[in-house]
Amino acid sequence: MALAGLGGEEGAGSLEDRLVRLRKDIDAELDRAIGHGRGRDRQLAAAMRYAVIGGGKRFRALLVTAVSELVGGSYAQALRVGAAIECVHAQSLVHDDLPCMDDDDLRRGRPTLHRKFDEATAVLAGDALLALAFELLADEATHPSGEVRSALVLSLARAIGQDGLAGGQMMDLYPPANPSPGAVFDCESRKTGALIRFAVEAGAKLGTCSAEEQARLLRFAENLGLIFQIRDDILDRIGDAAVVGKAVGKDVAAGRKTATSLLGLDGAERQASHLESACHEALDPFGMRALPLRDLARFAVSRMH
Ligand code: GRG
Repeated sequence: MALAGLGGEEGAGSLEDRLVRLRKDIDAELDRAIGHGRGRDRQLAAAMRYAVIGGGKRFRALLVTAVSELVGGSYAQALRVGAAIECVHAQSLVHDDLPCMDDDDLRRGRPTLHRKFDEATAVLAGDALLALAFELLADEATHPSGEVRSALVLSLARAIGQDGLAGGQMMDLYPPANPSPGAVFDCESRKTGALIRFAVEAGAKLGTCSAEEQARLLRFAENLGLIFQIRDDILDRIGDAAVVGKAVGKDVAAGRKTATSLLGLDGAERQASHLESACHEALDPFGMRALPLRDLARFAVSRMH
């Protein structure tokens, strides 16, 4: 699925063009990383490929390459970090779809992994993808500096643990009886925001930027992560399953508190647009160099899938 309906400039630098290139490159990187080693379990490798290759918007991978480019990092290195992020993201979707979690049959317009294979394979493919993410980051090919590599590993570990995806998912599955708006946004910030923040942080580590620029990029990431999840909540209410590629209407059916139930549909849209302005403001000093990031913020706020 392409990032259809994007703003931004047409031509070599348009987001759509960047995505076409990235999609091909990231799939090749992931295919190489999963490998075809003899003696390995074929079903596990096939399930890993099913989960992570050829689908998804590649929003996080595009984000890391765009930030890396902004700070003068190498595309090849950013691609490896992007592949690592896509492995973690795919793992989180595979596990989220399991019957013991969100129990879904459709993902990215196809049967979920446990439907296509089985539950044990889905758990293990997720585990192996998570391990592969760290292997990608820790490998010398990702960055010659051991310090940078260990910083990447540390920040990914923090992004997915108790203060990140796993903690956010737990809050989502076992919310308090009457969650406050703060609790709902805290959950969303961990569940979705943490990996988006990691993408930006990691991209910034691949090049050079001042402390002030780094702080601005982090502010951009914070707002972008919230926009992304708010739009996810909005799509659960107004989206078309055929376009979104997964079941919709699940939050209301489960009585889950989300941005739309707290703020209403219009309120959630207003909030997303307010956060988009904050994204643009954070990028101001970067001038034209930040156009790809601005395009991603515009996309996040209006995406239909
Ligand atoms: C990673 C240790 C570890 C645990 C995972 C299962 C789990 C714990 C977390 C699930 C979190 C989750 C499902 C968050 C939703 C994030 C989200 C908005 C996903 C949709 O992202 P898109 O729209 O999907 O970028 P595509 O398919 O386009 O890649």
